[in-house]
Amino acid sequence: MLPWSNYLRQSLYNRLLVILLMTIYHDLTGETGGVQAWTYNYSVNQNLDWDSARQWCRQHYTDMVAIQNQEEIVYLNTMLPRNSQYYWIGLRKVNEMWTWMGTNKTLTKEAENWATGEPNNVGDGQDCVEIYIKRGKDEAKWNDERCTKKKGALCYTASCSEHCCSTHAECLENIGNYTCQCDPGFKGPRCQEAVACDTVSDPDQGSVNCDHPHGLFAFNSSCQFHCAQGYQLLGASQLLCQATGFWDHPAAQCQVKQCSSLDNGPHRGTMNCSNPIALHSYNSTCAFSCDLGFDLIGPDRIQCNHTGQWTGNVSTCTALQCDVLTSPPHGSMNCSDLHGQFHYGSQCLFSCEEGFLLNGLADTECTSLGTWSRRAPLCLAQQCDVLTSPPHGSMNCSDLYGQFHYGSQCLFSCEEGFLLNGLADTECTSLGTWSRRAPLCLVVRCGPLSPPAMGNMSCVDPLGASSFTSSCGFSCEEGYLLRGDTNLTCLSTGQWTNHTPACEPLQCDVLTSPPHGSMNCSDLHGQFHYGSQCLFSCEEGFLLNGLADTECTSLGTWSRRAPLCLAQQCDVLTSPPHGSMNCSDLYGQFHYGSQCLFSCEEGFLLNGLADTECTSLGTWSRRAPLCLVVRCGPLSPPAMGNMSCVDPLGASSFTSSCGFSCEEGYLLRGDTNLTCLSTGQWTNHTPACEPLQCDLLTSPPHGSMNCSDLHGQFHYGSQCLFSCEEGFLLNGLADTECTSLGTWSRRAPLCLVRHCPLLVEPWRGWMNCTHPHSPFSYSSHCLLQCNEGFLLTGAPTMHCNALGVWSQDLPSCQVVQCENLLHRLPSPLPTPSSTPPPTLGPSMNCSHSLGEFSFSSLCLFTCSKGYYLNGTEELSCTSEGQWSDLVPSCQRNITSVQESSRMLVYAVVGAASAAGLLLLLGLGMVVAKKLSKKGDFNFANSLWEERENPAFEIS
Ligand SMILES: *[C@@H]1O[C@H](CO)[C@@H](O)[C@H](O)[C@H]1NC(C)=O
Ligand SMILES: *[C@@H]1O[C@H](CO)[C@@H](O)[C@H](O)[C@H]1NC(C)=O
Ligand SMILES: *[C@@H]1O[C@H](CO)[C@@H](O)[C@H](O)[C@H]1NC(C)=O
Ligand SMILES: CC(=O)N[C@H]1CO[C@H](CO)[C@@H](O)[C@@H]1O
Repeated sequence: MLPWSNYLRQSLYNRLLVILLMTIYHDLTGETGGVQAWTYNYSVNQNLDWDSARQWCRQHYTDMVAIQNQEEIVYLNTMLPRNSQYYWIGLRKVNEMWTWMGTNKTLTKEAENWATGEPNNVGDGQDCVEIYIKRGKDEAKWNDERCTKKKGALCYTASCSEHCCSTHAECLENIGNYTCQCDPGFKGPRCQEAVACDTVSDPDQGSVNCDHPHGLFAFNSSCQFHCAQGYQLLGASQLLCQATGFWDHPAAQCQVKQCSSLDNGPHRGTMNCSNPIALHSYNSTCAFSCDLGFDLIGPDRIQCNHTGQWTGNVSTCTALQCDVLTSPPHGSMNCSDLHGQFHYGSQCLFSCEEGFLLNGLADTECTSLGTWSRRAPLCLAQQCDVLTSPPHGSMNCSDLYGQFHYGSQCLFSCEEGFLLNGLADTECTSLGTWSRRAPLCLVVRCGPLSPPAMGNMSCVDPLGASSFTSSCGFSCEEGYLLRGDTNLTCLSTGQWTNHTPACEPLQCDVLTSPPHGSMNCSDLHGQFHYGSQCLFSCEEGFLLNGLADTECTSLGTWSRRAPLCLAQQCDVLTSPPHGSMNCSDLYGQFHYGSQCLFSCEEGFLLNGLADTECTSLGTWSRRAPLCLVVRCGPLSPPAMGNMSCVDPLGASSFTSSCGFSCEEGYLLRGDTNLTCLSTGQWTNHTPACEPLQCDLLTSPPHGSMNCSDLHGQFHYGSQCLFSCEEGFLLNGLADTECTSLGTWSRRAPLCLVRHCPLLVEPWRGWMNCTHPHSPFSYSSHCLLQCNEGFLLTGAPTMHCNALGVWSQDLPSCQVVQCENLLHRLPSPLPTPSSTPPPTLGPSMNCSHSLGEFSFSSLCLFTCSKGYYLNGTEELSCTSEGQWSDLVPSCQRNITSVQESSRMLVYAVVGAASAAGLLLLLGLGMVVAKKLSKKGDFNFANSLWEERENPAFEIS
């Protein structure tokens, strides 16, 4: 049963619109009953929001209108009354998609019917759609609106129901009624009847099997065809009854299966076929047979089986085959074939090579039974007569095809000493005969022999006179020698072993002339034969060592040996003492022709000529010389000296050596040892003895020297005396002597200047010295002066004399003294109990840097109270020893007696303390002086330098 929504969809394709009823809402009661049909309904005077409108439609009708085609739109716009709020339709936005609420289908692009500018989608719930009915503009077009707005409800009512049509149809809504639209293959008002096809029956040799879902051979019936074995379907195997009332294919038939056609039977055979159904089809059989002499290859019959295939191929007929034949050995075969080599009908002809014969008939044939008519023949070699070896010989045969058959070759040979009387070989020819007769062996013969002159012969002949193995012996008469073999034999070569021998007279050895001699022979029977005589002689300087002649005897030997020629011999020579000898020999040592040369060792001389020679008389040409020692001249000892010699070979001779020495104080001038050389010269002159010499001496500076010489200046024995100038002193002993060792007994002294005591600049003065020799020594001169305010005590110059003493003591500088002011000062104290005097001596306060009232002393004068100072207040002692001014005096004032008396008391106390201080300073100076005398006190650093008191002056 299709849902109501499907009716709605179907209506959209329906172009027919019929308006049956328009019901005005407000009074619904008389509406129902009769056939339901598609009708539109709408609310009048009651506008509802969209949800209420839909609920109202679903409650009273089917649903809210879903407008999908133009005719409906036009119809609605025409038929509906105008509502100022217009009408809701069943279109709403769900999940942002415009959806037909009745079918849950989204709005398709083609079905859109929006007014211009719509939908504007302004939000705030404009999710529902109204249709402008009779608006004047955009009539029957859609607009999206808020769903809460109240508008007219536009509904519809469906006409189709479950029972309107059969199951093979669709119910189509019209406006006001419905129609049943039949599915294909069905007909009738409710589409309940199926369309029918023709009936189908079984084919010949087959069957059909059908299925009928909607009735016998009606719409959708199907039929299946089958064929019997050996048959096949012609056409579609299955048929289907279509909605048109026709089968989709024509009915099938069964056709017998066909095998391939067999045109010809086998070659050389016949084929016989039976075809119960059709030619060469299922169940057809074909039988085969062959001609005589041929064999069937393959089955004798084949059948076409139910798959349309022959059970085998057409068989063939082949000729029967005989055994394979080959050419016989040494023969050939020639065959002619009718039906193939060695098959039925073949004929073969045999023939043999030269020298061979067939052993049967030459031809044979392959019969219809597949066998040869006769066996193939063989080729046998021709045979010659049997041969045997000849006497004293042998035979060697080589056979090709059997002994003594065609091709056999026989070679004959004879024993040693026998020869064949013909050719050595023969051969069995192709005709079965030997090429030549077999030969014989005949004995070898040598030539006849005859005995030699003066000799005899005797022979033995086993195989005939002078034949192989015959032997003959020979001999000579007395006095003759058999020259050759004593026995000859006849060899197998036909030759005697040698020539016939001869008998010859005896011969002696061949003689030759001896070295350095000659020979002269006389012959009777030839040179050096029996009866020959030979005579020998020698050259000058040589002698025969035996008898001069010899003779060849009847025994063939010489009567005596031939003599030799020996050279004359001189006496044996030996090398002289201290010499050597070198000899060259021509014919032996010390023999005729030998020459000897003599030579001497170093330091020796020959006392004659150096060479001698052995003459032809056997004597030396001169006597051998001697070697005499070389001598140097005699030597004598030098003056004041001695000589001692060693002479191994004689006085003053070669290798003599002499030593020399001198007496004390003398020096050997020359070699201490002389040797006599091989040249006869001493190695040097005789040496001399000279007095020893000391080093050269010179006068010392500022001194003089005086020497006395015994053997020459500064030589052994010389004595020298030294002295110095005035003001200088020798620094050692004054004399020295040249000793026997050539050295001075002591070193020469020097002259040293005399020194005066060292001078120190005087206190408060200075010194200027000149030193010609060395500081403060002989002839040094010093000038002394004092500082300002000081006076020199003594002469201002000092001179160092030749004795090393200064011309005076060192003077000193004394400070310049002024007058002692104490003696000049009036009494300072007023006399008691008297009136103050008008004048009064001032009180004095002095400072003495160099001495009491001496140069640089300063005195200050003050007056007691009631007095004033008349004169200079301050006096100083000048460098001239004068006070700078007169001593002042104090004049009385009228006032202030007490003041002045108090001042006086201060002055007395001040003077007493000044005197005590001076006493202390004087003690300090005494200590300083004592230290300075020890030499390590430095006045320059003295604290008291500026406080010196003349009372402590250094003397
Ligand atoms: C349409 O969809 C809604 C929700 O998705 C559902 O409740 C309703 O039954 C559906 N209607 C039809 C006719 O399928
Ligand atoms: C074919 O041959 C078989 C056996 O010979 C036989 O049984 C069968 O009936 C035959 N079929 C037809 C169609 O003749
Ligand atoms: C028919 O013959 C063919 C050829 O001999 C053979 O291959 C086939 O199996 C046969 N079919 C039957 C059913 O005997
Ligand atoms: C009222 C009306 O015309 N009803 C018809 C609807 O359609 C069916 C079949 O088409 C008819 O049989 C009714 O007469």
